[in-house]
Amino acid sequence: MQTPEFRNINPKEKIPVLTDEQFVLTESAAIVTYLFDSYGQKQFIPDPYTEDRALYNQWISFIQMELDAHTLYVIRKHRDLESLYGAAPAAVEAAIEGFNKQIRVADHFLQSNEYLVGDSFSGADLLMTTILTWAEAYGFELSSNLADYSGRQTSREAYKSAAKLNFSITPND
Ligand SMILES: N[C@@H](CCC(=O)N[C@@H](CS)C(=O)NCC(=O)O)C(=O)O
Repeated sequence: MQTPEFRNINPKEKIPVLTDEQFVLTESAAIVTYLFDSYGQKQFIPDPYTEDRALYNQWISFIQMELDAHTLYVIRKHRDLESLYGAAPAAVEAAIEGFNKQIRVADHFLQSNEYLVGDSFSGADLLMTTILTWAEAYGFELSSNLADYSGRQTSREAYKSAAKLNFSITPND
């Protein structure tokens, strides 16, 4: 990601980055929404100007900011990538506490709802699944409710085929 070729596509030096012919797009939530809007079945992103669309935006913002950028990614940055970003044990500790606090909101919601938005799967569930599988890989203990929700998402055929492709790629490929 620090090569001139990659920087040319994404000067943020980060993945994911999508190239669709000449069109270049970064930021995972924007990419998920674009792919569903452009190529997917429309029911995976609620129609604009609806309460469900607003709730979709609420969940994806919450996922990106509270569960990813402020918490899990702080752990990644200042623990796993400390050679790049420096060690910051106090920040890591605060991030762990912050994640445990914020994930309770999703847990509570999903105790009485099968999906994050409306009564069917959406891009918000896809993004939440990336958070939950990442958190488990980082040693967070998920409640049985969240573990069940995550298991339902990761057992979808579409998830399994995408994951197989995704995890077949190694950094040197
Ligand atoms: N807000 C971005 C975050 C992207 C991000 O942080 N990606 C990580 C990979 S999981 C990365 O490229 N890290 C490299 C680095 O921080 O140097 C998104 O949601 O797409």
